[in-house]
Amino acid sequence: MDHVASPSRCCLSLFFLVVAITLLVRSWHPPSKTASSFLDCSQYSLWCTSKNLIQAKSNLHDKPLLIKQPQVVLPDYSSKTHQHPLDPLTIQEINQVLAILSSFPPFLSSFPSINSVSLDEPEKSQVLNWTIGHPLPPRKAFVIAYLEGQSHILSLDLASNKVTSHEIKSNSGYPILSKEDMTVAAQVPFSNPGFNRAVTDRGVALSDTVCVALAPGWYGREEEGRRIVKVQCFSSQGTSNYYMRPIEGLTITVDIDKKQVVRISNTGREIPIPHATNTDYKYDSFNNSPKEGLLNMRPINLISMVQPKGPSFSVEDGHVVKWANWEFHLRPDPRAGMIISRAMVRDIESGAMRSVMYKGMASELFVPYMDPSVGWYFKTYIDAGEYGMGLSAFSLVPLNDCPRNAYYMDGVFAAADGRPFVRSNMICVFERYAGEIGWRHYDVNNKVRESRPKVTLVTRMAASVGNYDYIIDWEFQMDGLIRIKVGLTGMLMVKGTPLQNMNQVLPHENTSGTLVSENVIGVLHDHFVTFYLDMDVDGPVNSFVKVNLVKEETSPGESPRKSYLRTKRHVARSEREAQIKLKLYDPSEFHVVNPEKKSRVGNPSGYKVVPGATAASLLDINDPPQVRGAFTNNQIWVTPYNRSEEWAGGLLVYQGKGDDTLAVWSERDRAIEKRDIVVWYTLGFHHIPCQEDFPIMPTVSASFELKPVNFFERNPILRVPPCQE
Ligand SMILES: *[C@@H]1O[C@H](CO)[C@@H](O)[C@H](O)[C@H]1NC(C)=O
Ligand SMILES: *[C@@H]1O[C@H](CO)[C@@H](O)[C@H](O)[C@H]1NC(C)=O
Ligand SMILES: *[C@@H]1O[C@H](CO)[C@@H](O)[C@H](O)[C@H]1NC(C)=O
Ligand SMILES: [Cu+2]
Repeated sequence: MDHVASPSRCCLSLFFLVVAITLLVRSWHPPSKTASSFLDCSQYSLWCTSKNLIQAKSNLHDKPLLIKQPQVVLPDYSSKTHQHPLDPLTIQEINQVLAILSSFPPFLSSFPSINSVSLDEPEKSQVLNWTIGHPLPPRKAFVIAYLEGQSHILSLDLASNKVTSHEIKSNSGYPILSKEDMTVAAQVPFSNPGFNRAVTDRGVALSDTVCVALAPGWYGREEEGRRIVKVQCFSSQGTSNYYMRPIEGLTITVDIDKKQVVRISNTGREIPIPHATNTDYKYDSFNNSPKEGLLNMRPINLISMVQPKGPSFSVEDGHVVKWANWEFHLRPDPRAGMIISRAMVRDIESGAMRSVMYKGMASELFVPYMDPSVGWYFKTYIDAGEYGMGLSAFSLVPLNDCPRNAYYMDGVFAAADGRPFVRSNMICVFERYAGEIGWRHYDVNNKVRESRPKVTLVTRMAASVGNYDYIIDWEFQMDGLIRIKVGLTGMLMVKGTPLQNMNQVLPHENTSGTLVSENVIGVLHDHFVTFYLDMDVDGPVNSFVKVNLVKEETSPGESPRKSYLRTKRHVARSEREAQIKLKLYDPSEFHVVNPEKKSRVGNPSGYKVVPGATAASLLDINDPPQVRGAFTNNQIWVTPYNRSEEWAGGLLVYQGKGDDTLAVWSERDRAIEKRDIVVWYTLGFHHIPCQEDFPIMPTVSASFELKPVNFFERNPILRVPPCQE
């Protein structure tokens, strides 16, 4: 639901909220009661000033409701004891990692830069065997460090304070670019007189110049053997949205380790810097006096969902989320952003918790821009492995990014020097009632009328990877469905152009995108987000079944009908049989089933992957970016579980050649029938920019679903009570 508040009301409540958040959100403690399996409808009502709603009854809209939240302890990271084998590393543990690495012989003479410190998950069998109250499997840390051209992959045992495995990789690919690397890369050009001249020649003051560090992709031997960053710059004069004011054609190749400029390409001298007018998006950059009117639209009053009895979910021991019939473990991760583990749903018949998914996360992104020119060809980002979705996820904005009564979870990550830092409010968890219907019927004959509201639980993060923002939601429904949604917003990556108006474009001329403002082209590009889904439907041993719809034709005289549809089930035996390209005229359902677990009437228990609106990559399969982004060659893949195969673009992606991708693994064609299997699904977007995307894009979303199929004996939300006032 869009939240467009009238200015005065909004600011007032935001003020209260800032105060309230400071005091309370960090100390939010989940209600200790266990969430009821059934919906207590009095908890869901709309807080809205339209006359036909709750306003008169509760009159809640004058009070900052956050004050009503239960108040308990502030999280104390120093003394945190682990409650679950998959809990992320704490500040204390990251400090311990730093201490172990500092006395590790290969790092004694010079200490590496630390690119990633995260939980080295216990073996799956250990996690599955663990139950609450039992000792945790040994705590381990997984570290990627970089020193003098070499990537070090380490596993550390935190109980014995030892490095238990150490591997040096010096072939294709480097670790994630650290924040420190990006800062250095963006500064290096300023010590180069040629660069400074190029900038000032364009009429941009050095003090107004903002430079960003761009991953170079991989385009052959020339750039191999050193870690490079492509730096491009913008004018921030007169706007906070410098991305709309590119210094076009100026690309500086920087050797990040030597901190040297390798090459300056300056091809856009004749291209003006687009003006600053109308580029800003900050609320206080507009004239918001009531007389002017912000939007000249009918104002929308402050809108929110209220839960007078508080939320119905709880977050136990910091990471175990329990809501309605769901239970799962949730943790922040520097690379994936957000990891859902051990997702289980309660069986309505037996009351038992049943496994659905062992682990789910955004594994990799691929964002190729469609402009082969010198300043643009390399823009083919693989964001999770080049920048880190978690490292790029900043604090969410209460009431705007997440609604009232959201629970906020902090990320604890390591900086390049190995020291821990806290990324506060990085993930939020909230219940959503968006006015949707769970199920309904009116029977015209016996006048039976039944209807149920749909309430869901959402976990959300938003990564700001440079200009773009990716909102990632995992939404859980009471009927067992999980919806995974990606929202795109933030700034287009734009190209400066001499063009002011489309009437200057000759009919045969091609631009690399849409003219979105004077001198600004929004360049055509794609976004792909590949999800890792380790499905464990009623246990790890599953099969992948393609349920194909085929047209059958009747024999002459058999029926008045000529044709009808039938389903044909095909169990994929090996990986290649599960490389799926979606086809509108050859449709299939994609089931993950447990062949050993049958329903009362004999159907195998399953979950299906339900593709949403999605786009496929149309690049040449041998184009260097597509080789690196080969995990998007199919929309669905299935691999046998292998704890070393989690990152679809490979472990070391930066400048990687694409020799460690999901496509490479899948070509081994391993057996996947009646195994522990992992499903990979790619959500894709073709983005043809339009003027509405300027100066900042309204959110565009797409989603896919994991939906129970013969998993429950019948509709699992039959007994949800109706809502009554
Ligand atoms: C499972 O846990 C029990 C105790 O909780 C332990 O005795 C047993 O060895 C464990 N099994 C495996 C396979 O780890
Ligand atoms: C524009 O694109 C068309 C079709 O791809 C091509 O034939 C034509 O040569 C292009 N024009 C220019 C000026 O590049
Ligand atoms: C597990 O993955 C790694 C990395 O791709 C690979 O080297 C290894 O052979 C895989 N193991 C199996 C059993 O497929
Ligand atoms: Cu886009």
